[in-house]
Amino acid sequence: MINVIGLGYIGLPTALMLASHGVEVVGTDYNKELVATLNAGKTTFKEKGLDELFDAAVKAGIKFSTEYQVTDIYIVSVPTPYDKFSKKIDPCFVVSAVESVLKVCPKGAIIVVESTVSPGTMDKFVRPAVEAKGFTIGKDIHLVHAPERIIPGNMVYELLHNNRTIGADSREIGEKVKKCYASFCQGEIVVTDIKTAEMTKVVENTFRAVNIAFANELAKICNYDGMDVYEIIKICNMHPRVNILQPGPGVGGHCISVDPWFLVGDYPALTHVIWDAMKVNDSMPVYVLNKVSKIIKEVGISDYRRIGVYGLTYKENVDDVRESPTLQLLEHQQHHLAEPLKVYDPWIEKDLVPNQYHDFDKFLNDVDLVIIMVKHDHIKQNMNKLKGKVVFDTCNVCDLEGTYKL
Ligand code: SAJ
Repeated sequence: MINVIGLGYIGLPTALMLASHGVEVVGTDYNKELVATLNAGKTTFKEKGLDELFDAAVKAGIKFSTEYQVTDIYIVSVPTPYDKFSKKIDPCFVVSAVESVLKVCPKGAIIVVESTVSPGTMDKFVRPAVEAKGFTIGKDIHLVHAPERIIPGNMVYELLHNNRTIGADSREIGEKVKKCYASFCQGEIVVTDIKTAEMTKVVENTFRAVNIAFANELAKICNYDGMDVYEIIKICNMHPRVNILQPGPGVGGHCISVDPWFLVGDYPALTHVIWDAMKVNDSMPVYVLNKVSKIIKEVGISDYRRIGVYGLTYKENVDDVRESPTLQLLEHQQHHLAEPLKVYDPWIEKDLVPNQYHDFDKFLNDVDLVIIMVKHDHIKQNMNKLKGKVVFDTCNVCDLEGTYKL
């Protein structure tokens, strides 16, 4: 049996995937409401293919509980926040989950940490916490780091097909954990040491953040000097060794906008490119607002209350708003305008911000300028409704004539 600890964006699909491939699984989360929802047969967030996977796992016998189970393999998938000032990781949830496992686990159990952690976190925080409880690592307890790599919006597919990394102290334990993941994972599974696994995960997300920052900087240069950044990137990417990502209104989510800061926090004197890249990405929501000011002057919109923001989530076709560029934009905007901008997102049913609409047509009725912040499929399917509006498209999704771009 595997006890998956933490049933959020990563833990839940992982638990479901294992269960639907014949592994006995209990998913544990300290959030009673979340566990009750799952036990009532409902998933807790929207994701392509998740409901079907959930049904298959329930049929296969997955259980959800607030209790830690007695078993020989634990997968810990809890959040790893970071301190906004020091930029360092806060491993408190990981450490506390591991300590809870230690209260129930038998001798020789394996604790697999899936949560993203900065290089050295297992050595600096998790090992001492285990040893402080009187356990000998490698004998009483085995520690493994197996960072997830799945992308929200395509999680189910990527869980099945992505390559994986497993960091372990010994080959034997690494291979044992590899066997568990191989129950469903069709990708290659590499076994390495723990610190290498920690670093590779953070490096992958940092690579993407730096590449996006480069695209964002190009957007600024092109905007300044009247060039089309999308056309330029398209042509550059036809070169066999160039692959530039797309500029956008900012970088959100709990990964790309966070993980690179772990490296800055731990190696401040050695991280110039990463630091600057993160600053460029963080500057984008304000850049968008500045451009909105220019547009409204140009088209003669005098009533800012007729400006609407489309999209609240951190990216397209997900219901996750963590670190979302729109939230960052609204935060800046509130210092300059007496009334919050109007907002609509088809993926968000709850009221999260002031002046939020839940009806697209009503939203459109109340605005003259639409800032597209997220390229949900919904906006692609409803583009004709934007005819007659001033459109500022920060995601390069709208081809209506006269559309303003980044
Ligand atoms: N973005 C751009 N331009 C692009 C691509 C993305 O501005 O060309 C923006 C998005 O709009 C979003 C942000 O970047 O705001 C991050 O989105 P994303 O789709 O790039 O990545 P995440 O954060 O959803 O998922 C990443 C993935 N990492 C990599 O691709 C290296 C995923 O594989 C990881 O599992 C995930 O982080 C994680 O959990 O760490």
